[in-house]
Amino acid sequence: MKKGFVFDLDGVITDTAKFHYIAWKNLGKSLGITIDEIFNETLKGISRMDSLDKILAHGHRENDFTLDEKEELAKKKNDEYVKLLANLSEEDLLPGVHDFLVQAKQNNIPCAIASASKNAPMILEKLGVLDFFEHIVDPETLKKGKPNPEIFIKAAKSINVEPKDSVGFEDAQAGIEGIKASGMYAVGISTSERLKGADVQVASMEDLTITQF
Ligand code: B16
Ligand code: MG
Repeated sequence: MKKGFVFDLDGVITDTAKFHYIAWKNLGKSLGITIDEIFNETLKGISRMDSLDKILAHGHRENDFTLDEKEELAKKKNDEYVKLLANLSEEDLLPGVHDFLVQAKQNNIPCAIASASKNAPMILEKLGVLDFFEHIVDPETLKKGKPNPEIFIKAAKSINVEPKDSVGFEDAQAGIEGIKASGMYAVGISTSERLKGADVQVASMEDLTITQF
């Protein structure tokens, strides 16, 4: 059996993409940039600043702001996003997640979070699952975001397992690429797209049991 589990957050543990979408859409509107749900898909797993850069490029406004102004725009988006998360609770865990974490705990398999989100600790606390994770990689410490494997390698190290002995769970193509490049077994979780390179793909964590790894 594998010795460690590494989870993405948004799209795997809970689905906050709809809140990211509302906040980015409103920020875009204030800048005269329209984004739709299809464009929003391309922001999944991408860091806050890289998402802003993509949105500005989408609206041909990539050269219109200084770094300080961009920091301010990213903060404005995050303030709205955090407000939208106010009522997040255990009910917002995606199907099968709680059961899987309980199984991992019962079998002494350590779990870590490899999420691009700087809000991960707060979100996990609201979801009531913070204590299931031995470590949350701080995205501020990364040189490169997904699809670079750095975040997954750091996550495995934090729970003292080799990537080859770990399983990574992801809902985004960039994440699957990072997991595979780190040497882990990759589980893709998505109903909306085929995740290329995943060792197995399921619709939700409900379709998984830890004994299969
Ligand atoms: P924050 P994941 C990612 O989370 C989201 O998918 C992505 O849309 C978001 O921009 C990114 O976190 C950063 O989030 O603004 O909260 O720091 O899928 O890597 O768990
Ligand atoms: Mg994700």
